[in-house]
Amino acid sequence: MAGGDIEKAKANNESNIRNLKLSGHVGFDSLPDQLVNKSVQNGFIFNILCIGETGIGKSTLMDSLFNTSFESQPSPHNLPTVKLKAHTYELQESNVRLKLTIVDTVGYGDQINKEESYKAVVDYIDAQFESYLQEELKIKRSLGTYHDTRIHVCLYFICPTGHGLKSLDLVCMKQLDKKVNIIPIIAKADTVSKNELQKFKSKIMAELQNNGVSIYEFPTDDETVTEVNTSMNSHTPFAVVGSTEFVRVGNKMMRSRQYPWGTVQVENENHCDFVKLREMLIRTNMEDMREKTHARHYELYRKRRLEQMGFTDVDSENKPVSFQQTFEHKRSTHMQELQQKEDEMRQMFIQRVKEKEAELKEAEKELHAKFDKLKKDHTDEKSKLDDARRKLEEEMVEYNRRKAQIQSGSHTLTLGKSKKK
Ligand SMILES: Nc1nc2c(ncn2[C@@H]2O[C@H](COP(=O)(O)OP(=O)(O)OP(=O)(O)O)[C@@H](O)[C@H]2O)c(=O)[nH]1
Ligand SMILES: [Mg+2]
Repeated sequence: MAGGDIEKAKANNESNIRNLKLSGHVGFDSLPDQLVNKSVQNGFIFNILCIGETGIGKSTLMDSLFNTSFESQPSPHNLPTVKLKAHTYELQESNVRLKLTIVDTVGYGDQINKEESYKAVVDYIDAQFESYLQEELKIKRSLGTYHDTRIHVCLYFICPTGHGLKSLDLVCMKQLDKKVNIIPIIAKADTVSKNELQKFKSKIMAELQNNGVSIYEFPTDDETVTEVNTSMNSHTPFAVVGSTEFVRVGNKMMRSRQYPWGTVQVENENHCDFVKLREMLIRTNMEDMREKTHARHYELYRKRRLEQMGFTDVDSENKPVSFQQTFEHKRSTHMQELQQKEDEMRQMFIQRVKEKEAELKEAEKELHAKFDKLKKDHTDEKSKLDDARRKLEEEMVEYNRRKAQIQSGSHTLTLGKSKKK
């Protein structure tokens, strides 16, 4: 389109929108308030996945972030495979209710062979997407009351080695970066010195970049948060410290870790990045993460799954196809396949019957031949026997004749003797 045409189209489009001046207050300017009220009434859902080695400080950080005690138990170190453990809590601050689910890895990094470690995490994330998809595909959907368990953010706990990422960290984050918003954090940052920390952070970011791992970036398109988010993006990965202990500082009880040489205050920005993390994760970008999970990560999963099921938006000639057309096409190919399978089976059955028939005929022929042979043998035997009997009878006749002859001869002889006397 030439430049002039674009201008014309724009002007046409603009002329279609009519700006009306209202002569009095109508009230649709309260829509944002209505939206807020409704959301507050429904409450919010937020799901966090904590990935990190056993004992790296996952539970302590969650307690610190939400300023509560989730009362978690330490995990065993000797599991043969990685597992995921989810707990849901109902929290309330002012009049806002939050249904928070914290999912922890159990046994992550404890196996000698860590090749499969990330699989349990990937499967878990996919399973949550799948159950949302199944709810969406139902005829009678209840998405309003559905407990959405899709993971909105993954906090990846990096060991404070000061040296960079482990292979397992890179492999796992690479597998997850298209499925979830990843925020890498340096755990137990009180163990890394101030000088080392900056180098460590740069090394981690360089390694992530070199391996093509995309982590969650705080959005800069909304001008109310552009400045803070841009500045925070430059501080990642946050180096955090967690604690369940409180120490009095002035007249305030502060979450801290006490050491023989001093105290680390969790919420002191000079000591660690905990406040930055809380600010970004909870106070500024929680909604953005929820939205990105739905609009980006879930969308990708949904697209892949629907394509797997055979659905598509365009046909082979790139023309749009409706859901119904796709369904009917799929149904007809399915029926054709079924018919083809049935025909094949019928053919196979006929072939088998024919083969069996031929086999039976062959066996019958063999039997007949055997029978004929037996019959012939029997006839031969019989004729031999007949011959033998005939011969015997003849011999008997001859014998009798001779016997008679001899008997008559001896009689004559006896008579002769008596004449002599
Ligand atoms: N130095 C230091 N220790 C920490 C920090 N956070 C937690 N710890 C300690 O690390 C130990 C394990 O902490 P957890 O929060 O139970 O660790 P986890 O990752 O939840 O452990 P599992 O659930 O058993 O895998 C505890 O003794 C904590 O006090 C931290 O920021 N710095
Ligand atoms: Mg724990």
